[in-house]
Amino acid sequence: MSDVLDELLNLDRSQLGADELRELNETELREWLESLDYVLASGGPERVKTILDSLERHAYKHGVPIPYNATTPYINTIGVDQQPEYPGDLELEERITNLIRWNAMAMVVRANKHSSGIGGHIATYASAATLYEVGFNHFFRGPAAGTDADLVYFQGHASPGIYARSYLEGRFPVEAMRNFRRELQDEPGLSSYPHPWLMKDYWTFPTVSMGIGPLASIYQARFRRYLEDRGLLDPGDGRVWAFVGDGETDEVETLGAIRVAARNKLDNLIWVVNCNLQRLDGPVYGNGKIIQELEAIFRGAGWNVIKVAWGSKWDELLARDSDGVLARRFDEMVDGESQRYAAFGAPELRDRFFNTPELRKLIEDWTDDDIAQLNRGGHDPVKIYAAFQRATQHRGSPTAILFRTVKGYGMGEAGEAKNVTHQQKKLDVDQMKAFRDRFDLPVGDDEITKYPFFRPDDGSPEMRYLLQRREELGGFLPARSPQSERLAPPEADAFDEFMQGTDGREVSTTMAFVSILRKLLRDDTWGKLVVPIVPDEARTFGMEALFRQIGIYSNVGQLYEPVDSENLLFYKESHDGQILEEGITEAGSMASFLAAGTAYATYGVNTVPFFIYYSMFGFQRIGDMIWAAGDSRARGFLVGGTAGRTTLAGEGLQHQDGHSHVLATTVPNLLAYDPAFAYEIAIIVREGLKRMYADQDDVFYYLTVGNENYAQPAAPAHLDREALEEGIVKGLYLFRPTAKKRSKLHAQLFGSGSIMNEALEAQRILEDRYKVATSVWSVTSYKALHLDALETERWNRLHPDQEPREAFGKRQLEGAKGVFVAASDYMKVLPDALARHLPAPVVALGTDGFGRSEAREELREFFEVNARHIVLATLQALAAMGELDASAVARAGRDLGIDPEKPNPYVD
Ligand SMILES: Cc1ncc(C[n+]2csc(CCOP(=O)(O)OP(=O)(O)O)c2C)c(N)n1
Ligand SMILES: [Mg+2]
Repeated sequence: MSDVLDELLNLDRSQLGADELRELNETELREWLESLDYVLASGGPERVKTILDSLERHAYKHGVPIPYNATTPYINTIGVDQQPEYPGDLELEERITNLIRWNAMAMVVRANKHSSGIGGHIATYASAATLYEVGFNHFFRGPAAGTDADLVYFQGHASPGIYARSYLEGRFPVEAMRNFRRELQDEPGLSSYPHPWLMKDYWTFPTVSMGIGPLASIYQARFRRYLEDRGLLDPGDGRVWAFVGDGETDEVETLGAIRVAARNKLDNLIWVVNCNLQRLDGPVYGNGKIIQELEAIFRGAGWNVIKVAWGSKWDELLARDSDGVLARRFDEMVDGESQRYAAFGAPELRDRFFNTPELRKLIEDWTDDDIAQLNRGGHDPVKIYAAFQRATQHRGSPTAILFRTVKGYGMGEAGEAKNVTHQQKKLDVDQMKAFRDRFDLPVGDDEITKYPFFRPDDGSPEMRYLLQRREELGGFLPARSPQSERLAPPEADAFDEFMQGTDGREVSTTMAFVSILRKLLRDDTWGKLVVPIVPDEARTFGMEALFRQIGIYSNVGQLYEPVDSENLLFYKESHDGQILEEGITEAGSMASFLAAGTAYATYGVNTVPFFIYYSMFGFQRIGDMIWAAGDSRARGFLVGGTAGRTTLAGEGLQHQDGHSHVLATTVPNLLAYDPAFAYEIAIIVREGLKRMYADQDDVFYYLTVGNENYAQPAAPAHLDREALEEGIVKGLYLFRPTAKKRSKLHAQLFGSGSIMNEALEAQRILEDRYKVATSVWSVTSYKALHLDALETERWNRLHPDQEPREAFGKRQLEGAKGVFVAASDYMKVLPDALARHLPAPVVALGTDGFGRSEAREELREFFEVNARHIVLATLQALAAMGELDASAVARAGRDLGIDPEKPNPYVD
């Protein structure tokens, strides 16, 4: 070899003719490749890596920067010689997969035959069937595996296939299969997608709002580590598997947090990205290669990436391809082209793909049948097994497996790789027959239009195999089986110190909340279960003392001396830290909330998440994830800080939240509170802990807290504790009754949150200046009052011949005289919605409109929620009732300094 090298080195290339130069280049390349082969054979892959690394550095030193390349060639990551032997019975497994394929297809076609437009998807599962089946037969460990049990995020649109498998496993009666997407029939039905709310013993994670499942899976894997590191869960080998659509990676949520997984070294996380190269409308990346693009993204983020692009039949061609023409052709082909081969089959592939003499030579002796076997890797169980096995053995980083599949695999003319395939729900008789033939299913021609479901006898080899595999792997999946212990509620007097008020000391409700949280953290039972979650906002909420007290969770502890180590309250990161400091990501924080809030069902461990954030960046920004928390039956507290459109001064339009309570009305199992005082928060938190963790109700809580300092009053003395608690929890109680014994004019003011103080000031003015006997009520929850009123109304409607019931709000206001005026820092629609359920009309004041950068006083004047406007509204309401002269009200307006022509904050 050295002779050749010497000869080469002595050549002056500029003197060579074109042919000689080509020959030289080829020889040179061959020499290098042969050397590499030699190193690989004698020193193994590690030696190859070392040498290539040294070569790269060497080139760099001599001024040849090797361009950064985030991708590897477009061939399988795992070479054919590295594939393990398949441990299962391939033939049996294929028969089982085919039955599931058929049943999944039949359930959708049947549902749409019986009820046109009912929907459902065939093509997604058709592309993913083998991926799931290799997982079910060999990898996914079920609940009986204990701490080794896996969690699987199923692609939402693949649910017909998941149901079809469960049907074979005997988990559903045939009626359930017939009632796919018919949940309101007399017989059991199956929900369209994974919804724990609707199938609470079955589905664990809602995934069908795309992007949320992948994001949640990252924080789930991290939360598992957190539980282990904090000693709340025995360490185990359980993994999180997330099935992700290639189109789904368009969603920012899907890829936005992948570095979190790498940074936390989550080798318990495996993403199975089903790259069928299509989304709903057409190709995901027709002009490029989605697999290569994703590879670069994942590698760049520090993930282990395994590409499974080509099935086993291609290995024969790759073995023949000594010049690398095939690998180059793979690199050159874009997904839009590749889709044609899946859609039009062997003749198209022969004519268009093998488009040079060298390529044609590779298949010169092949028939169309041979060519038709050139499958994509994601349909080849041997390749899938190799990838899953390697992923489960990998340590130190998460793994993404990029499987190349065909969307609508096996659907033939009905949709295989066609652009319309995603929404194909109807197959005609010929298409059904073609499907049957393709998968060799035992369905007679005469039966085919009855869409029969197949379940072999219990004693059949298929059934025995299927059940035995699941038995060995720890039972059926998906399965949701909450088994956490019921906790005793906190003692009745646990938060009594907050009932006394602050004795004139001015404290915000945020500070009060943080004190309550700190108290809870010191509690023997509850302390360790609390999971504070903050999106880089702890200092905003005065929570920095917690950094030192309970530590910030980090999987590596703290590798540096913090800059503030001299301080008492330094920035402490630790391996068993309790705070999840997520950085600036409400979505990531909410994903942690999802994991912590459902830990009772996932791990049988109660944890109590408190996610504390800028209230404006909650529902408005991550509303869909809060919806998912409702669907997931998550428990815990969402705490919207810096709340209230006029309470958060200075920050202006983007920060001032006057509508999160309106958005909170949309989530059915969420209780929402806008407390005014510290003792209200204490009672709400205690009640929440009791309801969620003692009574185990599947509800969660939202409360807003503000940053305005004011003296926190003691709980009112005129109410006994029980009445006070009931009022706070159900949404309304009398805070300060009128002091006027005798008066002609009466008013009831409703205040909420920090606007309570404006109502109290208005009470003083109304009583002193205008002789109106005024009582002030605290409305802690318009949502609770409204729901109760609706429920009462409904009951009365359905039971017309029985004694009508009265809603709580109306009962509380029994005997309350005069006009009702409501003021809050939220939109007027909240009191307006309640108004028709109250004994008298309500005038609503609120903060509809865009916020402004201003101080509180000016903001409250602008939005007309201050004491002066409450007074005017009260007097005008009295005039409307005929109790006052309109001219007296106009005079009062002038006295109060209110400009009748001031701009309307809603439209201005
Ligand atoms: C947030 C969100 N937007 C849109 C949809 C509607 N949708 C459902 S499936 C789908 C295409 C899915 O493509 P891909 O992720 O590639 O999955 P495949 O079915 O190809 O496996 C779309 C747009 C959705 N479910 N969620
Ligand atoms: Mg797709």
